[in-house]
Amino acid sequence: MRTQVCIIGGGPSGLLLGKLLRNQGIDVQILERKTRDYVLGRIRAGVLEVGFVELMRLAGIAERMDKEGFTHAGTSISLNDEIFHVDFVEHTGTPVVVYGQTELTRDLYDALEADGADIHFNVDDVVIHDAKSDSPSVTYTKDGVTQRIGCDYIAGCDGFHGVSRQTIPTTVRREYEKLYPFGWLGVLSETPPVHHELIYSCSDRGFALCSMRNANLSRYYIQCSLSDSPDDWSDAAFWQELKRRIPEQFADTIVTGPSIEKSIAPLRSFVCEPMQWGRLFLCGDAAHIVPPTGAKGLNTAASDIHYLYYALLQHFKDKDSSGLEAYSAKALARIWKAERFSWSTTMMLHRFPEMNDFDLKMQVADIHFLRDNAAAQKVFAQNYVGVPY
Ligand code: FAS
Ligand code: PHB
Repeated sequence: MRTQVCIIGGGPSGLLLGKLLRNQGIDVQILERKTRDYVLGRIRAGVLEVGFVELMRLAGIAERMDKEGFTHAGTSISLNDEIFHVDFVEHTGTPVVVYGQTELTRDLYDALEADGADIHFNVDDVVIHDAKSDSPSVTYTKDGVTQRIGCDYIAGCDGFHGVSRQTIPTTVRREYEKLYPFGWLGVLSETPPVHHELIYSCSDRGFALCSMRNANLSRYYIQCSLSDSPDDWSDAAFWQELKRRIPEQFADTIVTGPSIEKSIAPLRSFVCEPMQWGRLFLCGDAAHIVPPTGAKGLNTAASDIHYLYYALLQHFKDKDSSGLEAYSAKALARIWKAERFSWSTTMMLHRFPEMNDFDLKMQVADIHFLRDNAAAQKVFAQNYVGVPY
């Protein structure tokens, strides 16, 4: 088999890049380790920056997002029973869109399969060969048979646990990592959201987040111990703890119900440099991870895809490879800004085991400064809606 771009990974990064390239007549093959249903079963991001929304429009798959997505002009932040609002539109002129990763991934799969894209599911033993040569290839096994795809370029969109990043020699790649001493226990429930926008809560008992997917599908998180497992938390225990962390006015009105999904995500900050090795280009979680506090994970994958898509287009259409040569530096410049925002909001809103009384005072001062200072809210809003591509 031969293609122009072999995409490893059928998550949002790989699918969005594949759709954009195919729209321009550039041939792609997409390799996914799991099944479509397995990929769609992972409950992840919920908030889209305008950059992601515009890429979905460019890809021609924004119809359902435009119809079902919620436009949010801001968010609320609470400290125990105090609550204040940060207005994104007032400070930046830009809202965000709430539309679940599951739904946009479904839209991508539907569109790619409708136009006959080559997506290979349940592949094993993916290996990247000769990435530093002019004729790289990818081998994989499916149903016990080994296949080889010759290609011009490889997009490593296979997430944090994929093979692409590992293909870059340890003598070449440098990894930066910070692990956080807690996770997020997330619950999806078929209940109306407690508020019309998100509520990020810092409380004496720890962090909580009230989010949503639609008018009758809510997504809630509480900071939890890394030693917890979802089975340690009954629905009743989750709701009770969440109510103790959000302002009383919302604890009294929240509609609870059975969890239809319950999972724990560990929090990590991670960046791999460079994001390119020869004709291999890393995108999304394959290259970087953020704690979800700033809603940057999926949105930083989007800017990688934006840069790589236009660089590949420039190469295949204009025989100009300058965009490809500049990809890693350009993507990393924006990634580090997202890493900083995600780290800083995580530090501001979570209770760390080792915090002493002075640390707690600093955290309260941090939140109060954001509450009281328009310039601080403008900076927060500019980061949350997404810095320019
Ligand atoms: P993904 O990990 O989504 O996709 C990679 C794909 O590659 C997967 O389908 C995988 O099966 C496949 N793959 C892996 N190895 C392979 C191989 N060897 N061969 C072929 N295929 C292979 N972001 C937010 O903004 N908000 C959140 O609340 C949030 N919650 C998250 C919770 C969890 C548990 C995780 C892990 C991430 C969360 N994220 C969140 C971040 C998440 O949304 C990612 O940013 C997003 O999934 C990135 O998409 P991809 O880069 O496509 O990586
Ligand atoms: C979500 O809805 O899953 C979500 C929203 C905002 C975040 C993290 C997760 O910062």
